[in-house]
Amino acid sequence: VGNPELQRRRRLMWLMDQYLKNDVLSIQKSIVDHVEYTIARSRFKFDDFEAYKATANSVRDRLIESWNDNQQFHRDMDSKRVYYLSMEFLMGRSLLNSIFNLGIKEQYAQALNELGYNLEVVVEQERDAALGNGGLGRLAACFLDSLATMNYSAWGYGIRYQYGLFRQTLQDGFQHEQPDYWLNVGNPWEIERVHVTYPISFYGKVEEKWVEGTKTFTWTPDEMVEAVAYDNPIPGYNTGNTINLRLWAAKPSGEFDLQSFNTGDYVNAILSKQRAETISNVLYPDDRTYQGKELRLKQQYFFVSASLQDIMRRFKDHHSTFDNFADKVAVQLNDTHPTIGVPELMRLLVDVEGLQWAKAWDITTKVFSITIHSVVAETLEKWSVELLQTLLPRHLQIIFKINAMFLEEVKNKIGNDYDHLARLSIIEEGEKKSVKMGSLALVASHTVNGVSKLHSELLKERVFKDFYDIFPHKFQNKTNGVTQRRWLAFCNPGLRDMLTKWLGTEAWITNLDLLTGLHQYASDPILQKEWNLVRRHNKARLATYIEAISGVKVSIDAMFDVQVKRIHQYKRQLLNVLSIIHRADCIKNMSPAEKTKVVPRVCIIGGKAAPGYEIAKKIIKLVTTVGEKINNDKDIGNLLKVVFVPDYNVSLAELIIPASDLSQHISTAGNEASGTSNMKFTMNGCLLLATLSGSNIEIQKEIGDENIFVFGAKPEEVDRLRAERRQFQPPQEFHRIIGMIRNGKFGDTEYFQELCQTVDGGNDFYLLGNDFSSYLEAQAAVDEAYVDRERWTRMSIMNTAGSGNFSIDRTTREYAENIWGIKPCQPTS
Ligand code: AZC
Repeated sequence: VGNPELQRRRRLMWLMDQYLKNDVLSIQKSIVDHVEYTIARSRFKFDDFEAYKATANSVRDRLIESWNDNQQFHRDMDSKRVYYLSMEFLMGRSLLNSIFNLGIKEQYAQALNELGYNLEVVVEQERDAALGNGGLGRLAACFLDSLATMNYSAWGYGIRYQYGLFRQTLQDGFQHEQPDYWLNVGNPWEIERVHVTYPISFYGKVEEKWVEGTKTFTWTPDEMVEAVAYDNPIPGYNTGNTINLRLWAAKPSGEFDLQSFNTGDYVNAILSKQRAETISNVLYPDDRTYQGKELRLKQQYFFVSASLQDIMRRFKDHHSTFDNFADKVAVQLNDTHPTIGVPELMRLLVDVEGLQWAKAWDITTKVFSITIHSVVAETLEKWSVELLQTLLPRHLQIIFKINAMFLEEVKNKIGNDYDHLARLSIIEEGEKKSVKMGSLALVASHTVNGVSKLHSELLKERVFKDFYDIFPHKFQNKTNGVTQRRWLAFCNPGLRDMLTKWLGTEAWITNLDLLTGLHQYASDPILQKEWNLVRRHNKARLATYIEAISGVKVSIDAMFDVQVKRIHQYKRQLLNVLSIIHRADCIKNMSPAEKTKVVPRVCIIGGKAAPGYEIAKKIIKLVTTVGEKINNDKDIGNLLKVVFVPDYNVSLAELIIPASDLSQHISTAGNEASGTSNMKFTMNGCLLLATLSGSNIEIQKEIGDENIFVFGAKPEEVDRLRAERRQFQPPQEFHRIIGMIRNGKFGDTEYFQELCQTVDGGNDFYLLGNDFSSYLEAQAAVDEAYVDRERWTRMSIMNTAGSGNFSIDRTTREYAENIWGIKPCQPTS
């Protein structure tokens, strides 16, 4: 009483209590409010899209509320936080996920219903946020969901691309790329922070000066842009913990080059500044091939520098020295892409904050850790020294110094073995010198991890062998996981209800190990019946979609056999197509009596090819051509259908995965770092046809050998088989099928030649010829299992029951405990 500050606070508390309630009426009011005042439409007349926008805005209000509370809480606690730096976050849609996580889905459904709208229709209006290519970007998105759900203090940092991953259309069976200008329709999930900006510099010169006995470096850049923050609140499931994904957009810098405006060429001066925005414009669609393009390096430096400046600013709000920076800050590098952050943190600490090199290096090496997502060293980025010298001259100096000190240190361990030292060096010598970003990251990181057991072993034995020999303590494994919220509970509501009913609890949504409780019912005829009903319902939804997009009618009694992922030679979509051709050919040669024994299949293939990846594009064309031929063959009829689903993305995955009977994860043994869709399929009761690659091996272990179809070479055989491939004679069928393609059975004779050559004896790097027989045998085993409905259903249940280990929550906990050193932390009230 009488204290004005207290009165003000009370007033604010009371005001907040008046709205944002989550009963149906309050939600309706808030939706209608947004229709009128945000969308500026009449509440008597708004369409489904406007309904989506208003609904999204009303959900966003609720997210902001918990976001604010949460940020305040962690500020007060000053808890250690992990910052997840990633060039890609493949988020997909947000509406359904948010209302599920906030626990207000039913209210929203009813609220919309009473207003005359259908939630299911409304959620379909949302465009996917496709700020990623595939596995690496989707993993980042799963982490955010899990970090929020498990009450960790965490932020994601990335780039707010205006063009997400291209949209794929098919014209005459060929892939075409359409720009994904997703922000055109507005993005209600982000909050623009016009005042959270940082200057980002490029080019220019570095001056060295002696100041009071120490050498100082002043970088005078030639170009400067501004990074502007856009915050995307990420709600946890069933918790008030809403974390932040901060994405940076490039804007022309406000202050820089005021001088140049004195040139008389005012209009051109503005236009050239405007080009700054291009930095954050477009996501690179080549997943895992690097062309060393300047713009890509600019993007990397742009988002990493902004993020580190932001992290340091936040730290400085609470601390006057950097002594305990590493006790408060953990930075995870998602692959080598953000590695320029290492010299950038050094620059900020030494040049800007005035720390001694040794002190700064000590901090840096305690802050960073890195996850590697690929199996071969060739995919790790390298940047030419020349480009770095031009674009980031100060960083190049810092990299050289880091390298010199590092090589000095290892010399003490390994002596003057120059070959060995050259392999360890961060700088690759040669005609064109370059900086090996993987090596730089490894030298600076306290921990490096692979994404499955086998992959982490391969990192130690091959990719980073030289580093492993000197830093064995840095190496860990963290097998990937996926969020069971989006990938089971929300995308498969039928299964969700059934699991909850049979397990007697919903707790599996945050503790997936509870699914083992299903084991005991795997043969229970009642569960089996319900199980198949749910699966048929999901298949019917997918069948409707397939007919709508392709005109192909598919029967839900047929086995839905699915391979959806980026198109890559190592993933061997071609092997799948070859066996489809083989199957069609066998069916055509059967007597009517034999045909009655065939298990009808619908083969569904989907995925994008990088625009410049010709072989991958030819594979797509082959799938569509083969499909066209088979689908119209009267001799084959409903026994085999082949569908290429265009524009595979997160939302389509949510439709396809719950409807799949069989899914294929058939990369050459050891060639897939982990794979994560395999986990999603398993969780949803889909059986896997798999090679001994990445996490397939761990899945097999969890669900049991009898519940998965494994084939092909063993990882330890691959090197030898590759070496001997010139002498290898693939089976007769293999030659025959390749011959059919070569000889024009599917038209486009010329076009497919190069594709056929990739599997010619000496060329067959991915060993399609070697694995073909064993693949066909596995396919036969699949057919045999499918006709035994009781057995198949039991296998399906055992897949779901055994998938607990592949929850991202397990992965997150392992990172938190063994790498980041952070603890869950939540307000008690
Ligand atoms: C992928 C791996 O290919 C995949 O096996 C893994 O599951 C996934 O990362 C998540 O760890 N890699 C990528 O998507 N991209 C790159 C550049 O490796």
